[in-house]
Amino acid sequence: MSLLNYNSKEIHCKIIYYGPTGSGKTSNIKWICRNTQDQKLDVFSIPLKTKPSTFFDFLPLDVGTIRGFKTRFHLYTIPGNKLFETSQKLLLKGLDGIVFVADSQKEKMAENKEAMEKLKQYLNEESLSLEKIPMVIQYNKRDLQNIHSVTQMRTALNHYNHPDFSACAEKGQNVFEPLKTLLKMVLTVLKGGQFQ
Ligand SMILES: Nc1nc2c(ncn2[C@@H]2O[C@H](COP(=O)(O)OP(=O)(O)OP(=O)(O)O)[C@@H](O)[C@H]2O)c(=O)[nH]1
Ligand SMILES: [Mg+2]
Repeated sequence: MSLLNYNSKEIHCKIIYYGPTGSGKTSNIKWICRNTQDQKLDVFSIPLKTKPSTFFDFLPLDVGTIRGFKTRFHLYTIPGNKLFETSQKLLLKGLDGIVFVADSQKEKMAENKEAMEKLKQYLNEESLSLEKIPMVIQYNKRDLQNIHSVTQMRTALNHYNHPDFSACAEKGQNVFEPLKTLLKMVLTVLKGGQFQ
């Protein structure tokens, strides 16, 4: 849920990178961090520099002024590891949009599906739905050999026709595009419109 501060004329939105462990969520926001104009920025990880992530990574991203309001997106990654279900639920609270990062490797399909089901369940618990939330799907690790086709990935994971992208987060391919698409959807909702 976006936060509007009328006194300081600021809008804050929360974007979540969600997906199974190792799918490439931290790699996405690290790439974004390295390739945004403000070189002083760094990804903030709690706890510091664990791999895989055990709580969250965070990156604030200023996108300029919209109708006189300084607009900032807060990008979070949620650890995919099932051991961290409590923090997964906690971090999802107040979200405005989701980048679902799927791992294209064949052996990871079950984990992708399980993560999508869990997300659906968490959203339902918050009276939200996968169908209506601004979301994009990134099929990551397209550079690897033993991967499912995009059609197979789409059939297995994209049941509500969310915008989807083939990516290689490690090399920065299709890292910005899904985020830009999502930010447009979030801003449309913020202005009171419908994104679909
Ligand atoms: N080949 C390949 N490797 C990738 C790609 N994206 C990420 N990786 C690698 O996959 C591993 C896991 O990436 P992370 O970004 O840490 O994954 P994560 O989704 O944050 O994982 P959790 O924190 O456990 O949820 C790392 O070794 C990355 O370098 C990609 O597009 N291609
Ligand atoms: Mg991570």
